Amino acid sequence: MSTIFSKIIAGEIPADVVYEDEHCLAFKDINAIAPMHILLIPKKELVNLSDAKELDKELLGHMMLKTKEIADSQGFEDYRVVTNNGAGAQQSVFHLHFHIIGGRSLNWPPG
Ligand code: DGP
Repeated sequence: MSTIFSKIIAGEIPADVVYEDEHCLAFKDINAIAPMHILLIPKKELVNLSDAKELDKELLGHMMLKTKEIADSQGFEDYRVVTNNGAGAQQSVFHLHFHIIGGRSLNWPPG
């Protein structure tokens, strides 16, 4: 089932895009919790990590490697990558996304 992120990929609703290639798109989170809060999403409609299959491993690896480039482009060396996998883990948009968060001191463990 398509989500609002599919509309962002299609350009039907605006987003503050910071990176795009044929496989993925990164844009600023509308509810930023840190000076840098980017969402990195695959263009392929995957619900979450649990929905990914063996054939998606290249895509996932590609996205993980892109996080550094995206954080660098925003001027941040240190950052956190988080994905909420399922409603019980606070996933609210059911299109796989990685939060790339940085620009302030981050606590651990997360809540
Ligand atoms: P999660 O709770 O992990 O599913 O995070 C979803 C994030 O998506 C949340 O931090 C807010 C963000 N978000 C939801 N709708 C939009 C939107 O239309 N535009 C942007 N830029 N971010 C959105």
